[in-house]
Amino acid sequence: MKPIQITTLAIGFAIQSVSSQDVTQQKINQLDNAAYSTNGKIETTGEGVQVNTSNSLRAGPRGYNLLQDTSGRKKLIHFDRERVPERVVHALGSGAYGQFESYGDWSNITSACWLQEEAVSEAFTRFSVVVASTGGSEVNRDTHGFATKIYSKCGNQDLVGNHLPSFFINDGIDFPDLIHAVKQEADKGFPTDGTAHRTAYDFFNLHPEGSFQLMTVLSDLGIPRDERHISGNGVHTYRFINEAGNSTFFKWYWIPTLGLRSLVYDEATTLAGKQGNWERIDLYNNIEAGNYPEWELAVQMFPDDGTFMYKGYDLLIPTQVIPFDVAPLVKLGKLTLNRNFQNFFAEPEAISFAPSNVVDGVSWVPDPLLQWRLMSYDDTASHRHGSPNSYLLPINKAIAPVNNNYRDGYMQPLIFQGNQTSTPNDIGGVSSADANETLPYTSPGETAGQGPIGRYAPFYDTFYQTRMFWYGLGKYAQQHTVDAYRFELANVGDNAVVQRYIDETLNNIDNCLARRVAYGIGATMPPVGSGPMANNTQGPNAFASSFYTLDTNQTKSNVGLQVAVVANDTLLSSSDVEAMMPLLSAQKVNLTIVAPKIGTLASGVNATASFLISSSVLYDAVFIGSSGNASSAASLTTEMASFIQQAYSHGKAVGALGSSGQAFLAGMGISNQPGVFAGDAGAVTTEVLDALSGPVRFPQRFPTDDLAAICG
Ligand code: HDD
Repeated sequence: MKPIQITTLAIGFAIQSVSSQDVTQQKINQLDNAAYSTNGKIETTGEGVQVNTSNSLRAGPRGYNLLQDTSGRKKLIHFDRERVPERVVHALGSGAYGQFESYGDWSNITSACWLQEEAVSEAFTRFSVVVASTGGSEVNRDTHGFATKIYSKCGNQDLVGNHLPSFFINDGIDFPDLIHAVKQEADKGFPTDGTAHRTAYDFFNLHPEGSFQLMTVLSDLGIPRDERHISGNGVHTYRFINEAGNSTFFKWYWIPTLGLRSLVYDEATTLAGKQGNWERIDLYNNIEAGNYPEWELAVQMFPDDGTFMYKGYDLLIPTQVIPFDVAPLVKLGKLTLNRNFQNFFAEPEAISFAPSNVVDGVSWVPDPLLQWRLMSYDDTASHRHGSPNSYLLPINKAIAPVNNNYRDGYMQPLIFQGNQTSTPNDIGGVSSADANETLPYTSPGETAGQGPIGRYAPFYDTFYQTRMFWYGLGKYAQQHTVDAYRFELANVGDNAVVQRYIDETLNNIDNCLARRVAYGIGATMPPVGSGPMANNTQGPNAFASSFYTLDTNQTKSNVGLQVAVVANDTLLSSSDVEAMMPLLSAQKVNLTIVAPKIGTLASGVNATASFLISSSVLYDAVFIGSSGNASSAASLTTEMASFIQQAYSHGKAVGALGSSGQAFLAGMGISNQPGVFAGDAGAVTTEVLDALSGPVRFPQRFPTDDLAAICG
């Protein structure tokens, strides 16, 4: 096998932009062929006959409708069939177009055309949440999907991952059981917007291999601020194959250049009620505003020595991760999302992804989770669209030429020419590629058998990686995770299920974790020291790399964040806003003035949101305006005070403009606290912006457990 080249090559701007325009234009042309506007045209039936279907055809103004109102019937018949089945998982989601650019020539590891020198490909990414049904909230705690279709010149390459690095199960045959357990309970029909409890924890008790994935969901990583601030994780090991037929294993990641950001749980639940579509709104609006989110495609690579092992880690187990200090990331390219779709149904809803969609140079491994995925997505696409012809829908259509003998079927839109529809053929028709030249979907030299045929039980992990993740969380992040376990388990409503989870899963991760969770929900605490650390066999190690935690020391970009100033007719001067605006604009942070009613305030400043339609959960930081003469909190209305108080209780930066702003905060008992800034408008704005690009939250405000009392 050739050595792996890990240098990255910069691509000249001129070349990059020209090629990226070309590939974008190719896809736009394809989409344009299907684009149609009825704007300003006269209504017709599907047969082109002009009609007016605003009123039904009736036997007199107070009489029965007539059966011969065929145009009305056609209207209703079409309407009754407007829905396609929602995705059985990841139903709730949206997405955007963009481009993927290769950072260099990766031909030494893969022949995939989208990873060659100067390769730029059009792409579409759909973000989603696993459990909620269409119409649910996107901001509840859940694993988020991150699926990308790269329309490369050698065919569609799909990268179908999640925002967390591992998975709940190791064998795809268990996937229907997992999803049945986490979706609404079969007898009750709820919950529809988040994970079920009794059925889910019964499943988790019997599938302890998922404890690491579950803990990452229950950490603050499980409630990301939005989709621009999440990573993407391929979870499985995949295989690169180069032109010479050499194979290299890899795991892929999308690393957001904006950094990772999360909500706090109370904020997420409030936001779910205020604006459950927050995730798609944030993405859509930022793309419209020109704030194009970017992710770098990074891979960990492992030599193929036939063992599917790397430094003691099993490459076939998707419930485990390979830490980044064990296998470092190599950046291969960049994805930029920069164009919104035009029609929700035809684009993000109709797109079908599949891990089976790979190009020559990318292939799979015998991971039993991945192997089932290779079948399930294609099947789902045919079912959802009612036809195997869904690959012809404009959003799914490859840019590469498509020629095969797929014929007929429901809604076949093409009029194929010629009579020969089989291969091989001597009388015309499509001819097959040379099997010696083309190697997609195979890996040279690989043998299928890894032992006797049998139904092998899923691999039961130790709790080692869950424990490493737990020890890597800071004090407040641990508290949030404990609170999340308490919340989930308190809703289970079955003491036996709860106690088993505490004793057999949590106590095997860490005794203090198990005791804290049990303490908060009135369950029996396992005896002090009874967990795995009693014998101190593995030590309290944490992951050395910070990627899996919301590292508060990372510097983050503030692009596209939202801040609010609380104001009314006597609060806020226009000069304060003038001082703030250039500072906020320089970092592309949006300012909203929130007042008792929408409109121009006495200061001349325009309030675009009222307390009725707004909420502090829609903003990353809040300011309180100053008038210079109002000097006590008493002059704040309840709604103003609770707006500030709620932001404060969610750990957000609070800025008081001028001395009277500070007096308000003092009256509320929150001045001179970490993350509360007071002073003139310019200085305070700078301090708040610095806070937003650094630690973001001020968790000292959150209550924490008395560890000595609970854990001994
Ligand atoms: Fe899956 C959708 C990600 C395991 C079966 N999955 C789906 C989507 C994402 C993932 C992001 C939404 C795609 C879109 O936006 O349309 N799934 C994953 C990841 C997994 C995973 C990262 C584990 C590493 N999935 C998995 C298994 C199976 C499926 C083991 C079945 C055996 N997944 C499906 C599906 C879905 C789907 C039923 C529903 C809608 C669709 O495919 O198109 O086929």
